[in-house]
This record gives sequence, structure tokens and C-alpha cells, in this order.
Amino acid sequence: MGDFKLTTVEEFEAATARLLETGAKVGADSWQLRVKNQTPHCKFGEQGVCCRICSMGPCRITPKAPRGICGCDAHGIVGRNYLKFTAGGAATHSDHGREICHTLHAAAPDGAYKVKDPAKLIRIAQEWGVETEGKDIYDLAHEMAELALMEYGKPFGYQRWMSRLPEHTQKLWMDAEIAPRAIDREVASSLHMTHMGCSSKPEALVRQSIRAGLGDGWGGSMCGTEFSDVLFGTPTPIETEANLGVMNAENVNIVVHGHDPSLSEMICEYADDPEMIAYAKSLGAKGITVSGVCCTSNEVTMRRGIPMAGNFLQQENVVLTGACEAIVVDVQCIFPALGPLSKCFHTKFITTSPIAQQPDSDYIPFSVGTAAEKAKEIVKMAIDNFQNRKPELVHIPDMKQKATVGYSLEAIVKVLDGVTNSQVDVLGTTKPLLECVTSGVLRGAVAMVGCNNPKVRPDSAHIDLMKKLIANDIIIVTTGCSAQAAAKAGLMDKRAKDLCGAGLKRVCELADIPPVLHMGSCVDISRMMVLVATLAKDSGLKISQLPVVGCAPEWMSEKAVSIGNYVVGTGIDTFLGVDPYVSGSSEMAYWLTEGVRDWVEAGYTVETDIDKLCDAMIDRIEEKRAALGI
Ligand code: BF8
Ligand code: SF4
Repeated sequence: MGDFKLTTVEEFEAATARLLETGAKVGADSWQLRVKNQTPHCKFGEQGVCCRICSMGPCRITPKAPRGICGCDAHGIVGRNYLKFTAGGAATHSDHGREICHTLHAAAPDGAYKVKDPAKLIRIAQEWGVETEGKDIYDLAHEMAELALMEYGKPFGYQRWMSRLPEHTQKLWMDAEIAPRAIDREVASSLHMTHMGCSSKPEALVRQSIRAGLGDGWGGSMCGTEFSDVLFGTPTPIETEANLGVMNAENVNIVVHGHDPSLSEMICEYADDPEMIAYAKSLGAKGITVSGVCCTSNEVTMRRGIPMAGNFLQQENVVLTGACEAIVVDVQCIFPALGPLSKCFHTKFITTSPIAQQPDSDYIPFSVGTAAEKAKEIVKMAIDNFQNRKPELVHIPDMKQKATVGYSLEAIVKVLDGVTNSQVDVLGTTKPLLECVTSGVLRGAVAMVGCNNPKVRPDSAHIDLMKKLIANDIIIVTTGCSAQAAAKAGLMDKRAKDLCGAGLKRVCELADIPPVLHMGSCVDISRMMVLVATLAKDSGLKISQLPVVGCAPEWMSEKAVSIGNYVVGTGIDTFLGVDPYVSGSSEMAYWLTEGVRDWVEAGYTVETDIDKLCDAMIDRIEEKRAALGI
């Protein structure tokens, strides 16, 4: 293994502790302090038994008061809360996808946004039955963008992307009445169902939760991923680095944070502009370093190799380095804490989206039409701010790992197909991957996704689970903050193959891949869905028969619940390390873990003991293998 060593969670924590010392000097608040003020959490909220959807309440369920004023019981209240939570997540991902469609609609050969992957656009157009012959690629882009936008509000029919699924899954969805209709309709219907005096039956609320989730994963998120690839390029394997050590004390540091790549792509473009670099040098910096936090980071690392400064619970740390000239955010997962925190330093906290406006920020509204001009303005603002740094506050932890990222579905198929075939068509097939699984060289796969949450020691669950799974010859595909936890630890360094069981190690060597594959941001979990759908079709198996499970051990957001619902809905057992506020209803717990199996052949397992969660996943994978006789 040479000098390769994983970075431990203890080392992450020591680096954070050192940064918090700087924070204390300047009177900064931190999530670590706020958690103390917020615990113990409200028990009613934790169990999901508080209702405030009408002004006769709020009503809280106790043994003495088993029903709200309207007569709704704990099961109805927990169920409505769960569906509302899902609707929030589905709306968020899907609106991100919508923005990408609008960006595609505005793409022009001489504009800020271009079509970088015309072949993918043509493939999708053919999939959708759109004539491509002799058509200008930008005309096709605009036509496809319009068709995609129609998926959000079409009056009849189901999501187009469903045709990617095996027929068996499509039939299950039709039979269970959970096939997703228009994306916005599933969100609106969810909010209609949860209005006072509508649904209070757990079965119906869970059914719609799955349906709204499917409208996200097989609708809005898939639009987000697929058309981002068309605009910005389909990721291919690329080298990068991860953790705070990617920031450079001698350079102007711009940190991009959020989710929508439309902004961050432009920032990267202008930070690379020789004119801007010369300007930075004229002000005493050696250059410009762009790094990322959260899913925006995943987007630009997958396509450009932009280094990852950290994940969700590390967002305050980038400011605490004292070396961040600007933290530029678009939408989602942005701590409102960044405003006041940035005021303790020289950092500019720049908000750019009408969707995510925050106090104590410089608001520079960013739109497709003004993208180039605004990106330039933001980069210049960061450079100008370099001279305001307080050198005595600068400390960048000397901590980073190498990572190979960029494993889109297309890239995974290509590298794995390359193991056995030297002559492959553009996309290759999943057959070699299936052979690895059926022969037992790989026992199976886990899709590790989701956030950090102070309820779980940050990153520890992601990293411990991945280490144990790869040692058991289970390959990991990962997205979101889970991917960044892996990269920070070193699990995306190809040398991490030495931590694998003999089978996975051999696959890593032959395919020249790390054992943990970065598939992108959270909307890119749609890539994972297409991967399992393709595996099922290529093998003739049902998705639910594949030795594959999903896991979100440290999840926190509404989006994560929407994701969980579409992963389960697609037929993949899903393991959560944090309870989704349903412990107050035995009926909701039943429908989510068992009842749903009758519709989609998969369900949830919630287990807060991470060792047990890991064993449960391995057991499930082995059960599926045994059932197949492999
Ligand atoms: O969408 S994993 S903390 S950054 S919600 Fe947010 Fe969770 Fe991170 Fe990306 Ni996903
Ligand atoms: Fe209370 Fe029913 Fe109103 Fe909810 S809907 S706040 S349970 S009265």
C-alpha cells in the first residue's frame, strides 16, 4: 500500500476542533454549539405526532389525548407529516431539474451555455421518439427542453423516463396505482391529501409518498441529471482531491456550495480565465482556487475535477479557515449560519438564487441570460476581497486525499465492460458486471447516499459502513455527502483496493477503479436507478431480485426521504440510520417496512445502531443471492 493511509474521523474532528478555536476567538457560532442548545429534541416532533395543519391545533398525541381536535389519530398525523416531508423533497429536486431544462432551452452556440454532449441529447431524443435526422443540435435541444418541461405539468399519462424500467416494474406501479403522473401534480396532490380533512389513512399516505418520490427519481431528478450531462458533459473518470486541505493559503479561494451546476459551471469557467488569474496576481495572490461543498461540489468535481472542500457539516469549516474569499451558493442545504459566520471573517457570503435568499449575504441574482456577466462579477468580487484577509486568522488544515471520481452510468458500463471486451459500442453492456456478481467475485452492491446529521457522529457511519462492505466484496456506488465522506477518508483513492476482499480487489485492479464509485450529486441517484434497471433488463431478473440495497445512514433532509421513497419504489430495499419521524405510529412503521412490499417488492429498514445496519444489509444481499441460487 506504500504510504497510503485512510484519514480517520478522529483526524477530521481534530482539524475541526482547531478551526473552532479560531471561531471562538472571533465570537463565531457553530452547529456544534447550536446542537447543544437544541437537545434534547421535542419528543412529539421526534415521533411525528405533532399536527399544526389547521388553526384548531397544534394537536399533540399522548396516551391521555389519543386524537387531535378533528379526531385524527397518531397514524394519520404521522402519515400526513411523512407525506408532506416527501413532497418537500420531491418539489426541491424536481424544481432543480426544471431549472436545468430552462437552461437547456436557453443554450445557444454563441451563448454562455452550450450543448457539450450532443450524442447524449440525440440518444435521449431517440428514446423519446423525437425525430433527430438533419436537425440542428440547438433546435433539438430546445425541442427536448420543452418536452421535458411538459413532463412537469402534462394533463395525462405517466413519466416518460418510466420506459427505461423493466416491464415488470412498470406493471407493479400501474397495479399499485403509484406510476408517477406529471411531476408537479404528484407534489400538489400530496399537499392536497395532507390538507385538513383529507387523507388520514396510513396506507393511502404511504402510497402517495412512494408515488411523489417516483415523480422525483423517475421524473424531475432524472431530467436534472440527464440534461445537466447534455449541457455540461457526461462525467468520465477524473482525478481530484478532497477535504479542507484543497484550499490554498496563497490563492484566492472561492467555494461553491449548493446544487445547481448552472452557476458553479460559470464560476469555474471565469476562475480559469487568464484575465482573472492575472488580476488575482496583481493583488498579491498566486492564483485562484475553486473548491466545493455539498452537491454543487459533486457536480463540478465529476465534470471538471474541481476539488471537494467538504460535505454538509463541513460548510462552516471552510469559512473558519479564514482563507475563504467568497462562499458562493445557489440552492439547498445552505446553512443560514453562513451569513453571521462570514461577518466574523472577511468572507463574502454570496447568494444567487431567488429560491435561496438569506440574511447577511450579498445577493447577486443569477439567471441564464446574465450568467456570464454575473459569474465574472462574482469572481472579481472574490479577488478584490483577497486583500481584506486577516493573516492571523488563516489556518487551512493540512488534510486531503486523492480521489478518482466521474463514474456516470456510461462511465461505469464502459470501464467494467472494458475488463472483458476490448471492442465495445458506445455504451457497452452491464454483462461483465453481472458476471462478477453471479460468479460471486462481487457479492453485490450498496448505493450509499445522503447527508450528515449531528445525530450520527459526522461521516463515521458512511466510512465505517463502506470499509466493512468493501472488505466483504460488496462494491459501493455513492452520491451526495456520502460520496464526499468517502473521498475525504481516501476510499476513492484507487489504492483503497487493498482494503477490499479478494474478489472486489481483483475487479478494482482489472478495471482500474477505486472500490467506492462516485456517481455524483443527490439528483444523480437517478443514475443509480437507471443502472439497476439496466442490470435487471440485461439479466432478465426483477430489480428486487438483484443483490443490491440502498443506504442513507446519516440522512437529514426532505430530499432524502423523497429519494428513499423512489429507491424503495424502484424495488430496492433501503436502510436508514436515522428515523424519519414515524416512531409514533405502529401502522406507518408497518406500511413503510412491510406493507409497501406487496406493491413494489422492497421496503425500509430503520436501524440506528450502525453495526447492526451493516449486518442487516449484508444479510439482505446474501438472502437475495441464496434466493437466486448464486
Ligand atoms: O442533495 S446529501 S446534505 S448536499 S441533501 Fe444536502 Fe444531504 Fe448533502 Fe446534496 Ni443531498
Ligand atoms: Fe389538530 Fe386535526 Fe387541526 Fe391537525 S388537522 S391541528 S389534528 S385539529
